[in-house]
Amino acid sequence: MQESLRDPGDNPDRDGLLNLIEYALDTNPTASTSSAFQNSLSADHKVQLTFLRARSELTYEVLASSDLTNWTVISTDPGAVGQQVTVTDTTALDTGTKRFLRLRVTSP
Ligand SMILES: [Ca+2]
Ligand SMILES: [Ca+2]
Repeated sequence: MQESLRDPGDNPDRDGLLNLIEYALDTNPTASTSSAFQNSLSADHKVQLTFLRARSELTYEVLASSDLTNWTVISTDPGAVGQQVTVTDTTALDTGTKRFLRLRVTSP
């Protein structure tokens, strides 16, 4: 990898995942990654996000929003390190309600 593209905030493979996220999910930072997250819907109509919690030293937070502006942390460090973890939204999808989940990873 080029020296200039090694920072955690870089994205040399242009797949939408920054190097920090690629590291956090154990995906390849130099190859486009399409399957880093899986989205699904629970039986009671709540959005679910599944990902690999690959690193013990990072903090994983899942945030939820209805408007992409106001975000609420709904889960911090879910599951166990080295496992595929699934986080379920706190609010069900009702008619006219949109819900968005995203992952935030921070290093100490
Ligand atoms: Ca990337
Ligand atoms: Ca990648």
